[in-house]
Amino acid sequence: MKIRDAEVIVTSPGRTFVTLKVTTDEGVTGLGDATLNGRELAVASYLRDHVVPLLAGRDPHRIEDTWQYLYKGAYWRRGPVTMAAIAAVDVALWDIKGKIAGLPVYQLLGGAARDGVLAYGHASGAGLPELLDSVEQHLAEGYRAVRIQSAVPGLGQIYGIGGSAASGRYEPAARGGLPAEETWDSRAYLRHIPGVFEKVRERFGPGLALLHDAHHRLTPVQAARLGRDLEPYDLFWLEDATPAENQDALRLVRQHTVTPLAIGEVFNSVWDCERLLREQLIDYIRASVAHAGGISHLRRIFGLAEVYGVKSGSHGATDLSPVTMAAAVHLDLAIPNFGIQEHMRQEPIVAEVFPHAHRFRDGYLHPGAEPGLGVSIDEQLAARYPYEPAYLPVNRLTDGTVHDW
Ligand code: KDG
Ligand code: MG
Repeated sequence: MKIRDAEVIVTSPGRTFVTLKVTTDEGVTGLGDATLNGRELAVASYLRDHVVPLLAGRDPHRIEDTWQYLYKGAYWRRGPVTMAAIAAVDVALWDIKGKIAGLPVYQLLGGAARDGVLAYGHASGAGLPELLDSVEQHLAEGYRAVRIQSAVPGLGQIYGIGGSAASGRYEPAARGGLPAEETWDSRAYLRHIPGVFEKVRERFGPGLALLHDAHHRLTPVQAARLGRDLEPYDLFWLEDATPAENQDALRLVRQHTVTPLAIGEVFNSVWDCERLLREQLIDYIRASVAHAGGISHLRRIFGLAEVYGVKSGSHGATDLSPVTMAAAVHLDLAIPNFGIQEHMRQEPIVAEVFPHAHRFRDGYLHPGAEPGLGVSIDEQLAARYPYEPAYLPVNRLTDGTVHDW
């Protein structure tokens, strides 16, 4: 069997997704997600212009060889664009291998190591009442773990708050023109957030798993203070407390707090987190199938993490397509050191464009029993949603300085 061809499909049902469809000479197809929020066309071009021409005639079964061929062969290794492109090929080949074997992909990864994949949703509010309602709504939908985000008094629009965020559905990237510019003040945020968790615990008690995302906006000592101030509220994790490039930053945070730390949604390879894992500076690694080189490479990252007692906590926001969520659930079900899976709700039209077998039930995700990944793409429907540019916001401090995230 040989790969006959591969096709890059760009569609924008509510938001843009870049999908690679690989087809063998026996008509077996596999899908991979190559969506890089706000930079989608860069990966689409990398695939179309530089990767697809290399795939025809290759043996689809040789997944690892193809991975190495595209990674080492690129000479210019790593980076978000390259690794999203390699990820899409890798995931599509796992999908094909599962279909040829007549098995769901998790069976090829060693079978189910648990009965379901614990998932968390996004609750947020411009004010406390809206936030508490949002948590209530997530509990009613069956979530057993909820990420808590709140607006900060005195700061206008901040990331992940407002719009239909309370429903857990919001689109990080805004369409129509330049990136929005939002004002950020870490000291105002640090004064406000511990009180929010106090109120959420008062209302929902000690058992509910609560998560929080600082979106990489704090200095190491600010992150240490936040971690310490949140200790009384027993968080499941504090995510992306400091900018991700600086692996040493979390060493200082670790010295001051026992609040579990998670990081990694922007990581593209094991090299981005090797020291964090080896020094056990984090408790959860958030790398995703779509951005960290696919199932083959993410499995390697999780393998190293397991050695150091670090669990998985993969990114699963709306800018990762159902193809990535399917691959994530298969991998999550099979790895020994699974922690939790992010599960942001997609707009209903996305599920129509990408019909899929994985299901959220009673707090857990389940992959379904279909061979391969159990996800497909309705190309006719996808063609009705041509590409529309959209950008993530830019943060500026109150003095106008562009700030981290
Ligand atoms: O595109 C970026 C978003 O996916 C990200 O900012 C959302 O931080 C996020 C999360 O944890 O889902
Ligand atoms: Mg995050």
